[in-house]
Amino acid sequence: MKMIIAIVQDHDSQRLADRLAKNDFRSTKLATTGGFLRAGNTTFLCGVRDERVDELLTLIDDTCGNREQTVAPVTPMGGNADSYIPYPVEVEVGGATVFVLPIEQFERF
Ligand code: 2BA
Ligand code: 2BA
Repeated sequence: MKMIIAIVQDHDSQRLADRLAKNDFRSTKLATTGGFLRAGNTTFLCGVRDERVDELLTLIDDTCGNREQTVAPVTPMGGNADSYIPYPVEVEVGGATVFVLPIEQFERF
């Protein structure tokens, strides 16, 4: 069994959740924040049998598209001034950042 951790854009998260359920993949969805843009993104945890890992990765790839995003400056009010980006920057926000981890043990109590 593997644990797939997929960080996707909020924009794609509902569609991905729907497609996972429709294809009988179990998942847990977390509301997360990117360390660089400080904007919301969504992290999916999916515990999946080894033989379905490729199918799941293809589904994520098909569902989450790459796009450019211009990041406006964010006022560092109440935050850390060291991380202040004083000018708009264009970044390519990945369709999905995916980690595949081995699972040592899986239990349901
Ligand atoms: P949910 O996805 O909201 O699922 C709630 C319950 O609905 C599940 O309880 C299960 O009894 C049923 N269920 C979910 N998907 C199903 C399916 N495709 N077919 C038939 N029944 C289904 P639990 O299995 O105790 O799971 C509780 C929560 O734990 C899940 O909430 C999900 O957030 C998480 N979870 C379970 N298995 C997971 C996995 N393999 N990977 C990631 N998260 C998992
Ligand atoms: P953020 O950290 O908010 O990053 C958003 C996008 O900004 C990144 O897209 C990347 O294109 C760019 N970016 C990030 N750090 C940068 C830097 N130091 N210099 C220049 N550009 C930078 P993605 O790479 O597609 O990542 C999307 C989100 O996935 C990230 O949001 C973060 O939440 C997560 N992520 C990406 N790589 C990760 C990793 N190695 N570990 C944990 N989370 C990761």
